[in-house]
Amino acid sequence: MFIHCQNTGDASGSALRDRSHIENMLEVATEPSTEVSGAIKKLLNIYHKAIKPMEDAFKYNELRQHEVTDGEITSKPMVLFLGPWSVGKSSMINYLLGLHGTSQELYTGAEPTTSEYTVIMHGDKFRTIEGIVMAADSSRSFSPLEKFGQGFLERFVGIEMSHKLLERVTFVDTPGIIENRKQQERGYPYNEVCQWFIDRADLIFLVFDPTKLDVGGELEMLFRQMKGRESQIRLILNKADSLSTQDLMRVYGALFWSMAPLINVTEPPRVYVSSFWPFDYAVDTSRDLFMKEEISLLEDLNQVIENQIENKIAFIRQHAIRVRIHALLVDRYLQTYHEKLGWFGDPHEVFQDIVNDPDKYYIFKSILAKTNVSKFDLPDKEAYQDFFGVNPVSHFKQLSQHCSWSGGCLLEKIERAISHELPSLLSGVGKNSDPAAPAKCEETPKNRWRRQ
Ligand SMILES: Nc1nc2c(ncn2[C@@H]2O[C@H](COP(=O)(O)OP(=O)(O)OP(=O)(O)O)[C@@H](O)[C@H]2O)c(=O)[nH]1
Ligand SMILES: [Mg+2]
Repeated sequence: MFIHCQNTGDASGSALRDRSHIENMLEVATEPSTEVSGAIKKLLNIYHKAIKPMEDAFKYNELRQHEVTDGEITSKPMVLFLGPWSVGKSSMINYLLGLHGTSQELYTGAEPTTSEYTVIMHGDKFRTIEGIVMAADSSRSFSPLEKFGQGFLERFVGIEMSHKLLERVTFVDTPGIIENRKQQERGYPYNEVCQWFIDRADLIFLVFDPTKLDVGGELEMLFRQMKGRESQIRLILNKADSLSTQDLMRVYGALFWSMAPLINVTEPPRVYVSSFWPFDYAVDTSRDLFMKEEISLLEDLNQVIENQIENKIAFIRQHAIRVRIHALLVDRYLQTYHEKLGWFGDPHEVFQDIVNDPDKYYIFKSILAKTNVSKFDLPDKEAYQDFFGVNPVSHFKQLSQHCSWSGGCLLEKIERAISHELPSLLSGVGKNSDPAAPAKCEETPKNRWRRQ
């Protein structure tokens, strides 16, 4: 069951740090503009006209279970806190929201503490909402989580509170990774749930404690799941004042070393080195650096709030790309089936042969050649064995048959959305903003928008 209560932390005797820079950041975060709401409307329209019909026709949701709801398209930017247990994820949220010492403070402690996925969002007054209620409410963006079952919903909770920052952004705290724990013990598909949140997060704070940097199997898995989301990731070397500068440099290097094969992009993720809790930094540590790092992180957070519509468009475009690949694959299975049917005779046997050994018929290779997609981004053939086990071949029509006089072809529509409509919506978004407005971030986060 969900618990949250006051906790004085390890440094209950220490002085608290000044928070005025956080308050100043909140002043900068302006109200959402009409431009943003207009763009969201257009995005909804593109999704319903060009992407959803393809999802429905090729039962995409049954393959990846990655459907998109209107609630997700219209929701606030989401900041996800991930990492091993006891690295200070919940403390960081308490710190950013100024909850320390209040009755709304998230529970923190030296043992593994957070056991629920906790969504902290804006509401008129403080209240907690059971996962089952959050998932049942289709106006919220969390209704698709229902599919992870009762075991997950019992480990899912919402907290609403009135807070200026939460008017613009939603935080998600997660249970810390405990290496060597068997996944079954969690009672829900941990990796799939993580993937759901990773796919949707506008910013992912991957938090580490430099005094116990231990990259094991579960964390490696998490790194792999971040593929394609690299520009959303920020690494946090938290509790940095508990090490000497020299040790900190060593840990910094070690972190990149262990991550290098897993996050494979030209631009390394930004690392923030600081101590994200309310207490004064330990004496004889790099206080100036820690404070500057904290301010950079706040500016980064602010930038994400400002860029929320760009991230939404990028998310929907990435989704559209996956839906298109799925449709092309199913179409290829069907085409091969019709070609081979004459030779053998028994339709079931013919199709089973293709599904069991698609490589023999170059199914995946032909899509790779056609779509300019990385082979790591293709779903695997086992997924299609399950998919066609539930959805017989007779349930599908070939792509060429999904055309109508009035509406055109589904494939053309989704391709137009991917290569024209979504990019032009994106380039239209920033255009009306005030060019004279001062840049709020000295270090503009790059990679926000990468072509696939
Ligand atoms: N020295 C130091 N300790 C910290 C800092 N942030 C958090 N702590 C302490 O680290 C412990 C763990 O903090 P939590 O916030 O509960 O960590 P968590 O990552 O949420 O842990 P789980 O919920 O178990 O995954 C607590 O005792 C905190 O008081 C920090 O910046 N410096
Ligand atoms: Mg926690």
